[in-house]
Amino acid sequence: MDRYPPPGARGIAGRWRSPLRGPWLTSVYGAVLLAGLPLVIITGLLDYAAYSPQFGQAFPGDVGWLRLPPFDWPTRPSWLFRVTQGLHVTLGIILIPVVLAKLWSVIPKLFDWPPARSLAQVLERLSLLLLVGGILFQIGTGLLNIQYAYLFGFDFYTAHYFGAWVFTAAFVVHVALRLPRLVSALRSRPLRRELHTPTIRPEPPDPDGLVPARPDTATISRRGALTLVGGLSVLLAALTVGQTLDGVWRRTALLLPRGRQPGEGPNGFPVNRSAAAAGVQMTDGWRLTVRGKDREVTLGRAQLLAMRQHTVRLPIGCVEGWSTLQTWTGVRLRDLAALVGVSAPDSAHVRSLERAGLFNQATLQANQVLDGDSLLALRVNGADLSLDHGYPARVIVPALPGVHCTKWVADIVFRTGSDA
Ligand SMILES: Nc1nc2c(c(=O)[nH]1)N[C@H]1C(S)=C(S)[C@@H](COP(=O)(O)O)O[C@H]1N2
Ligand SMILES: [Mo]
Repeated sequence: MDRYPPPGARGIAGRWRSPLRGPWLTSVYGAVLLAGLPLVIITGLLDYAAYSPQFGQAFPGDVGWLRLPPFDWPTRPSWLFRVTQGLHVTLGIILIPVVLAKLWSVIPKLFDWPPARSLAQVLERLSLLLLVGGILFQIGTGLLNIQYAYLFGFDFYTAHYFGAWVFTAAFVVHVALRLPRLVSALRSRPLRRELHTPTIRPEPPDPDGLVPARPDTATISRRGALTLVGGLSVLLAALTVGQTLDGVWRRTALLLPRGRQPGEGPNGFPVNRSAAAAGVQMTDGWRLTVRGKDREVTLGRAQLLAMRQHTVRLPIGCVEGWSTLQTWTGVRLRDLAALVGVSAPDSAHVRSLERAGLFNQATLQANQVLDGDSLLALRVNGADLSLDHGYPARVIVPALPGVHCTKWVADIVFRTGSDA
């Protein structure tokens, strides 16, 4: 069977004749991914945990035995979510050229013949299928999400979450199988020397068949290939990082459409969902309802402004990767809890005037309610909140994912023990 591949199989594999290919180049890309991908995986899982899945409000809600160990997402440092989410999205994007380059470097393996030599080889190829399919799936769904191309509705979260576990499992298997070969390949030629070599010396034939049997003449050196891939990553980084910076830098975030030109003035920062899109109109007679176990009060904006005001500088970090740092003024959530006789709330349930939409309510943990910087914000940067930013009142809590910083708040229920 070995000697009789189907017509063309050997021919196809033989077509990939770049003299650059070989264990060394594959291992350089592999080492970069080995350093970067665990960070993308970990920050991704942390982002899921930041949504307080213990309240059933993370997407997807029920993940069966793939549940993460439950813990309360901290409120300190206040930039925690900004960093985990920003890293997840930015690093995920920056690594795309490296992923593609590594796939290019192992293309001949896809035409391995015979396809099933032994059980071990079948299992390995299966894990490669999950590895390659998994990462392309995660890149595709992730990119579509930050472009607001919700082609698949909110199943994005479900797909991306389970896709992450499939990919992670395949990644762990792959690293366990290949790490020794990666190390020995990297040792076979020092990086520094290779970077100083403008010409190509094909690597010696390798057991994996990455090195072509009949190498073509080179059109680019290994140094050139690495520079090209690294340059593309730097370019992507430059077009992405602006989303986490305020001011003019935001305009450079060409890959992330949200709020590149957020407007001028105190309310000139990105809007996730405008009041018009949320179907919220100015409500003159607006009153906030605050409820505790056996007390309820309603407050107008003037009454809220007459309470003790607190000013904090806190970020909004969105799941799509953008973030912004602003100065908020309003009433502490724990003061509102005390007002209805709840000194030690276990959670708070916040609802918006917005009728529909997945983000019209949120449950906050005890530590998030009790933090002295957690506000029902009425003003931002010294001005009244604009309607798009949640006027008459919105939630702002340190390190809380933006999606739970509910805008146009209508009522808050502080819960304890049995009714939590
Ligand atoms: N009622 C309501 N609140 C909401 C949202 C929403 O769609 N509806 N979007 C949330 C999301 S996803 C983010 S990132 C922040 C963004 O706040 P901003 O629009 O003021 O920047 O608002 C949050 N609050
Ligand atoms: Mo968001």
